[in-house]
This record gives sequence, C-alpha cells and structure tokens, in this order.
Amino acid sequence: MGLTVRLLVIEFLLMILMFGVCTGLSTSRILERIRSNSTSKYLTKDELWFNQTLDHFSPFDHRKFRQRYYEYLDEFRLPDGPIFLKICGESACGGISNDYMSVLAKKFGAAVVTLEHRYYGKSSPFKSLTTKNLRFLSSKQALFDLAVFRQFYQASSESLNLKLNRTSIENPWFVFGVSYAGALSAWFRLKFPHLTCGSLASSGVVLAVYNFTEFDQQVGESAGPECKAVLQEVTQLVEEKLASNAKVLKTTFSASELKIDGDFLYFLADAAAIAFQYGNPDKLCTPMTEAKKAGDDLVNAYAKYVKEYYVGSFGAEVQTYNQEKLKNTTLSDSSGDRLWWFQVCSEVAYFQVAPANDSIRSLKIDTRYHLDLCKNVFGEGVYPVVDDTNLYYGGTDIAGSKIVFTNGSQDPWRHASKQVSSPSMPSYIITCENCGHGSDLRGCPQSPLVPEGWYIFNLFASVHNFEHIVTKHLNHMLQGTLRTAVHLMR
Ligand SMILES: *[C@@H]1O[C@H](CO)[C@@H](O)[C@H](O)[C@H]1NC(C)=O
Ligand SMILES: *[C@@H]1O[C@H](CO)[C@@H](O)[C@H](O)[C@H]1NC(C)=O
Ligand SMILES: *[C@@H]1O[C@H](CO)[C@@H](O)[C@H](O)[C@H]1NC(C)=O
Ligand SMILES: *[C@@H]1O[C@H](CO)[C@@H](O)[C@H](O)[C@H]1NC(C)=O
Ligand SMILES: *[C@@H]1O[C@H](CO)[C@@H](O)[C@H](O)[C@H]1NC(C)=O
Ligand SMILES: CC(=O)N[C@H]1CO[C@H](CO)[C@@H](O)[C@@H]1O
Repeated sequence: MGLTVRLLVIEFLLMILMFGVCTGLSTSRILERIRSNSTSKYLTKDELWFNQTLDHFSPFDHRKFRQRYYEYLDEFRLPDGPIFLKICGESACGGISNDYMSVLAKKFGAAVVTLEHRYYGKSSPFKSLTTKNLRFLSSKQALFDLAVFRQFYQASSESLNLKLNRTSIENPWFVFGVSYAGALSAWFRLKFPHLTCGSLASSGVVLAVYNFTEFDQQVGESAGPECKAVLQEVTQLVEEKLASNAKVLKTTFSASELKIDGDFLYFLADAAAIAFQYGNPDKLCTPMTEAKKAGDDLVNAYAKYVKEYYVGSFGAEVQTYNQEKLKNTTLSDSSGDRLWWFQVCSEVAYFQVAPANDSIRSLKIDTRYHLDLCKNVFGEGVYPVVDDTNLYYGGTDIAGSKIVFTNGSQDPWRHASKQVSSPSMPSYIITCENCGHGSDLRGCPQSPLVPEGWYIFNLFASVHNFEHIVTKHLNHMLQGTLRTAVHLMR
C-alpha cells in the first residue's frame, strides 16, 4: 500500500511537470491552474467562414461552399511571427485544440489557424451525401482548399493583412497535422512548397495501402505475447459463438444492430486496436490477462472491456460499424463515418485485413469484406485507386523537403507512415509503452485522448525529448524565411 501511495505521488508530480511542459507555465501558476481547472481543451471555438471553391479542377464549375475556420492570435508576434496552420482531418473541427501546438505557438510567437476539412462538420457543400455528391471529396481537393485558404488568410483584403493594416507582408507558414491530416501536412509541403516553409506530419499516413496486414501485426506486437494470445483466443471463441448463436453473442456486446457478421467482427477488432493506437494498453491487457489467469469466461471479459471502455469511456459508437447506417445520405452529426469510408473506398484503402498467419482479428475481416462494404455503401464502381494515390504523392518515397515525420512505437498506423529518414525529411519514432497515434502533439493533460496510467512517465520523457527535436527543426526551417520576411519589409 505504501508503494501505491508513493507511486501516486510521483505520478501526480509527473502530471504537474507534464502539464508545465504542455502549457509553458511556471510551477506555481500550474498549481493555480490545476486548482481552478481553468485550462480549456480548446484555444478557441469561435467559428469564422470563407467561401471556398467546390471543384478546383474544373474550368467550368465556379460553385462555392462555406468552409469553417478558426484563428488564435494571442501569442502572435507582430508583424512577422510565423503562422502555424493546423490541418483538421476526417471529422468535425470544433476549434483549435489546446494541445502541444499551443506550447510551440508560445515559443515561436506564432498565430495558429485551422481549416475544417471539406464535407466534414459544418463544411459540407451538400445536405445530401449521395455518392454522386461525394465526388468532390478527396485529398487532392482538400489540399487545394488549404492552399486557397492560406492565400486568403494571408493576403486577402478581408484577412490578416487588412487587420494589420498592411499590404505586402508574407509571414512564414508552417503546417501541422496528425494521422490523415498528418499525411495532408506532408502532401501540402510536397505540392505547394512555395506556400509553406515546412511541415510536421505526426503519424502521417502518407502510404495508401490496399491490404494493410501490418496493422493487425502491430497490434499483436504492441500487445506482447501474453495479451496477444488471450486476444487470439477471444477471436476464436467469438467465431464459434457466431456460428452457433450469433444473436446472443451480439447482445452480449450490446451490438445486435450489427446484422452483418463482418461489421460485428470489425467492431470487435477495432475495439482492441484502439487501446494501442491511443496509448492505453493496460485498459485492455490487464483485465484480459487477469481473466485468463482466473479462468473466467474470456468473451464476457472482452464484452465488459468493449462496453465499459471502448464504448463507455473512449466514446466509440456501435452504429459507426453498421453498414445500414453508413448508407444513410442525410447530413448529420454522424456523417463523418460515411465520409471517411468514402475516402477509404475511393482513394487510400488502408483495408485492415487479417494477416494470413498469426492474426488477432478474425480471418473473415478480409479484402472481400472491405470491397463488399464499399459496394454496399456507395454502389458499384467505387474502388480505392491506391496505386494512383501513391503515384500522385510518392507514398513513402515522397520527394518533398523540410517535412518532419513522427510516429509512436505502439501505433498500428505507423506502417503507413514514413519511418525512415531521408535528406531534408527526418523521421522520428517516439518509443514507449503507450506512445500511440499522434501522441507527440496529443500528450498533454488538457488535450483530448489523454493516455492514462503509470506509463505516462515514459510518454512524458518521450514528449519532452520530442520538444527539443521539433524546436530544433522549426527553428531551422523558420529561420531562412524569417530573414526573408524581415528583408522584404525593409
Ligand atoms: C460568400 O458568399 C455569400 C453568398 O454568395 C455572400 O453573401 C458572402 O458575402 C460571401 N462572403 C465572403 C466573405 O466573401
Ligand atoms: C493604416 O494605415 C494608414 C496609412 O498609413 C493610416 O492612415 C491609418 O491610420 C492606419 N490605420 C490603422 C488602424 O493603423
Ligand atoms: C490483397 O489480398 C487479397 C486476398 O488475400 C489478394 O487476392 C490480393 O491480390 C491482394 N492485393 C494486393 C494489391 O496486395
Ligand atoms: C438517416 O439519418 C437521419 C439523420 O440522422 C435520420 O433522421 C433518418 O431517419 C435516417 N434514415 C434512415 C433511413 O435511417
Ligand atoms: C506464423 O506465426 C508464428 C507465430 O508468430 C510463427 O512462429 C510462424 O513461423 C509463422 N508461420 C509462417 C508460415 O509465417
Ligand atoms: C521502424 C523504425 O523504428 N524506423 C525508424 C524510426 O526512426 C528512427 C530515427 O530516424 C530510425 O532509426 C528507425 O529506423
């Protein structure tokens, strides 16, 4: 018991330290903030709007749609401070989240702006999301959106230069993103190098992958042999019960709405992956290995984890996996699932299929399952042109420059990122037991999806190391442009 108390004290001190790194506050101010609980999850939630071009690639179609964005200028150093463009990805963008970026903004005197991805949240060009209406939803259009937005924000008569009463100043722009938005961050620097001085691609999935077997393999590696074996046993038991009494089994997981067995199995597989993806392995492996040792019913133990952690705490929704729901074309708060599946089914795939040998997920989650889903949800002819996507961006052979790639060691997605450094594109792996998807930017107590538990120590150490790395690169990339900006002003 004494040990537990001591561990708790150390953990508390580490939380304070980490909080300090994450907010750039002195210890007394940190304690004050913790007491008053005043640190918000967002730097701002004040919506701003601008008119975006619907189709950047048509010479005839001049339609526009309203796109949402946010700005945070509290730390901005006038007049030549950098502008950090934090790219929002495949979900509604409710504001600028108060994560590690706010530390960097303070350090560099940067403005932070963020643009909601087309179609998601309040930036949908259409109320009806039929497959036909989704034809302008692609990473290529999204990158062009960012370019147009960047010019609008910097130079238009309505934006920064007008606010600052000036005409011809160019601030240095640096782009950031996590996950798919991390890929967009790398691709933006690749396709529009004249509009940004550098990019951070955190867990940036720049490689479109058709059969993404490495995903399941990494889940197994992150779980370790003991936990992995229990998870594999669960899959086997689930498959048996699915054959004998599917109805009862699905009810055990409160997932009877998933009529298609593949959807149900995919839901169960995702529930396990998420524990590693977001840096909370103990939430899954501790109860499962304990249940195994105690000789408890493993399916029930797993159902408890799924219902209490994955759905309860993490906030996953069963309907996300329900193809009947994914077919719904009415724009609503849950449209994000349909929209992302469209991008998956048309452009990037990342099909999380079971590897032939030693998989955790059911072998029934195969290529066929994914292709059937694409066809069922979007109709005939929607197919992921993975080769074209990699041809267009280069995959892991991306020929960009001044792009920093970061990945978490436990994150199954890292195998779709660039994990090896090349000239002018350093790649870092942040290694610890709960280093997951985007944890370099996310690892702050006030930001969403905070990893929990004792491992936080290692994560803290990793994020702390990372701070030096990113600061060094940012300094380097910003320096040249800052000099240019100052020179231009003279
Ligand atoms: C955007 O377009 C709408 C409709 O055409 C127009 O009323 C509005 O003034 C435009 N806003 C800006 C900022 O250009
Ligand atoms: C903007 O610049 C003009 C011309 O130099 C000056 O007359 C005006 O007072 C300035 N406005 C503000 C708000 O600084
Ligand atoms: C993906 O896996 C399926 C089934 O194993 C196989 O038929 C197909 O050739 C694979 N495709 C690619 C591009 O690897
Ligand atoms: C589709 O979604 C909308 C909005 O959530 C809902 O009102 C409607 O009932 C759904 N349609 C079907 C057929 O489920
Ligand atoms: C299958 O996986 C097991 C466990 O990781 C390994 O020992 C075995 O060599 C693998 N077999 C093949 C054919 O890859
Ligand atoms: C898989 C892996 O660890 N890849 C690389 C991650 O980044 C470091 C630092 O650049 C490399 O040394 C690793 O090879």
